[in-house]
Amino acid sequence: MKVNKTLTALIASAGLGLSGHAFAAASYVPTTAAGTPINNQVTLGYTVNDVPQTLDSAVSFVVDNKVDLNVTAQDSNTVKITPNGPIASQYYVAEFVIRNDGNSNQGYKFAATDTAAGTVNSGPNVTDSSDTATTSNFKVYVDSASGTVGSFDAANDTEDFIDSLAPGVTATVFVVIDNSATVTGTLADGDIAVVNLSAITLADNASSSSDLALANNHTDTYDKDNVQVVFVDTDNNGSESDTTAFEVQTASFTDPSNPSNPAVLTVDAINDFICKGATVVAADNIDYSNGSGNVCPNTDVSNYLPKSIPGGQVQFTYAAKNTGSVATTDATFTETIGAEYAADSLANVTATINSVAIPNANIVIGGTDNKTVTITLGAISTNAEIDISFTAIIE
Ligand SMILES: [Ca+2]
Ligand SMILES: [Ca+2]
Ligand SMILES: [Ca+2]
Repeated sequence: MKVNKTLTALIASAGLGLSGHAFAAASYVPTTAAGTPINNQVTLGYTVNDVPQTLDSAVSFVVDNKVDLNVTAQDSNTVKITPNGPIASQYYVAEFVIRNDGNSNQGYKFAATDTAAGTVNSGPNVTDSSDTATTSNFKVYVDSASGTVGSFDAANDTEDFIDSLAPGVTATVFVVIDNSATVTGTLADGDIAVVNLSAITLADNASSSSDLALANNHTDTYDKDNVQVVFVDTDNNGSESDTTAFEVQTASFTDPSNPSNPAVLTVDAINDFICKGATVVAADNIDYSNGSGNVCPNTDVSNYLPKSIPGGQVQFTYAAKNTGSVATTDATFTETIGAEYAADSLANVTATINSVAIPNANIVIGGTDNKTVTITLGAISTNAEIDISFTAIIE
């Protein structure tokens, strides 16, 4: 007896609590369920001495288990990640959908891996340039019928395997990076990690992600009375995969005149007691260095230019431009000058963003011997330039 195919599919679709969104994958064509008994009977009619005779012969067999599946990444844009992220209770999430294209309920387990450099991902079309860190970064969670169906919610989406997925039914699976294994801190803005998710077929009613992969019966002798397993998926291995891409998105502070170089801290000797003809104090703020246009006031020396001798005043300048792809929030600049500097000599702090001065209230000099300056810069938008300067006197 052959079971009505449409009815089988309806029963299968209704029987699973996992999500069943309308995804773009090719539509599933129902087929006869594994284990369905099929009976055949033939009749041989013949005549003996004008008397009709018949002989019936019957044979039955069961439909075997055709294993097939489809895995499709769902994100049309790269999943943005931040070096050293995420913080606790934040998650970087890529979404996949798995569909059982076979003719029997199956369990599934998963493996997420960071692919080698050069691996191409399509939709979004990007190429792997880096690794997020190691494969241990990735957790895999199956969307639960509890909580928010269709998106990752850590409280509910806790299973890392599917125990039973009916033919034609889809489940949403998330590849997640959480705070337990954060993204490598050295990654740069725009780095791409292409990540592969493989789904591996398990027997129906799987008990955990440690279950062994379903074995096939490809080389076994045909057994009409028992369901045998045949992998019909690509490469006939009971496993399918797809890739998605994580992209590093961060602020990047570089030399304003050359984004290939890091932010620049420079120093110049601007005054000393030879130049001034008297002891230099913290409040002195005239730059007598070469090119400043100012001439040392001490008439005992001519054409003297200040040096970094003890008692000399040096000026630091810091320049940085956000050439990254995102603005920062909460930027602060701090510097604590060392024991080689005189107490209370840190002074003349100026700070601008795009030539607009930071309010004095945001500039605090404190700490032991007032040797620490903290500047609250706040948000730094992309392409904004920070310029900071301050002076100190050498002990
Ligand atoms: Ca990689
Ligand atoms: Ca969910
Ligand atoms: Ca395969």
